[in-house]
Amino acid sequence: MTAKTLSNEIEAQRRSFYEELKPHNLAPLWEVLHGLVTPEPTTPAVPAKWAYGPARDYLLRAGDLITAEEAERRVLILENPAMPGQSRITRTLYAGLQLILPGEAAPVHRHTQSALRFVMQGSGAFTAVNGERAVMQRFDLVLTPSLYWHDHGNRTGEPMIWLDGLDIPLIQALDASFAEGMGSGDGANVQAEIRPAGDTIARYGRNLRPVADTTAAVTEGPQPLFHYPFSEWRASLAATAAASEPDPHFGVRMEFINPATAGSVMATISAFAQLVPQGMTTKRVQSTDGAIYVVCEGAGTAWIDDQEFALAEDDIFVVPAWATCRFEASDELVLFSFSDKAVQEKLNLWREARH
Ligand code: GTQ
Repeated sequence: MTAKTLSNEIEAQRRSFYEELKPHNLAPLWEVLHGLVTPEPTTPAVPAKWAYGPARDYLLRAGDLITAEEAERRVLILENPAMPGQSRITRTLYAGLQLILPGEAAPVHRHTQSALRFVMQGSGAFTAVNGERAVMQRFDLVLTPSLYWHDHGNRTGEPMIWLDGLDIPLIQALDASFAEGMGSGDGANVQAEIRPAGDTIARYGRNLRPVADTTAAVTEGPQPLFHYPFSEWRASLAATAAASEPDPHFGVRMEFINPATAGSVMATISAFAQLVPQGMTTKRVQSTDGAIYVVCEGAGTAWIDDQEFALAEDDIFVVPAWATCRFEASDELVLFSFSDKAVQEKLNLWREARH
């Protein structure tokens, strides 16, 4: 018997052994081990970009077909091209574009999933969070942390569109979804307003907080602040850029924080603002948190692994986990991004490589 027939025979025996195992819900680790425990992160997600204009046009068409109330949330999901049908843009994160037309309301509900909204278009519609409205302007960041009640309404004359970012796939992996008020159809569309718009920014958004156990200390959970206006974060980014040398890997990169902890904005999601000065090319960075970016201002190029993406205002793009990424700014780039860094840090998993 040749070595070749011997190995064929052994291989055949192994295959038939594996078949025999199947009905017993047993499987051989050695056939899959190297795909499970990899020397470096691997991800099914691929880099991708959505130009805003065409996505917005499809979303407006959805507006002719279904009301916000019927849909509960009228959203077109941004699906990673390598994971169609999975409602995810990275392995752990979901992103979608939500439309609220003039006069519409998206009913009040709450869920264990954490959510952020980043306004792409429109001015003056609101997201109400725990009884207070955040009146939204372009590029404002609005949070609805886990289990905070929220609804959306538009009493302006213009369509309002924002990017939703949620940890839906992460919560799904943990099988930890709870939700209330979903599709209740009881007409409870809008929360009673218990504090005027802007109230929590005054209390928690200006480097002050009410002293604990005093009447002004409104404690509604682990994150008191839920509205980060563009006017404020843009000014902070500009002043910081004017006062510091750009970092070779990032330009100027700042993180939105929970003022109660100085930690990430939510338990599972981190959010960032970044400015790459005109003419700068950043050095390559890899990190374990796959991220979703919005180009708020400027133009340039992103190189993500081996792919090149031309960047223009309002583009949305995804950088998968551990992809190498660098930017070139032909015009000063202002970027917003969010990722699952927050949860990775809690698990002592987050890593970065600066090349
Ligand atoms: O606005 O509450 O895009 O619950 C997906 C799920 C938005 C929301 C989404 C949601 C919401």
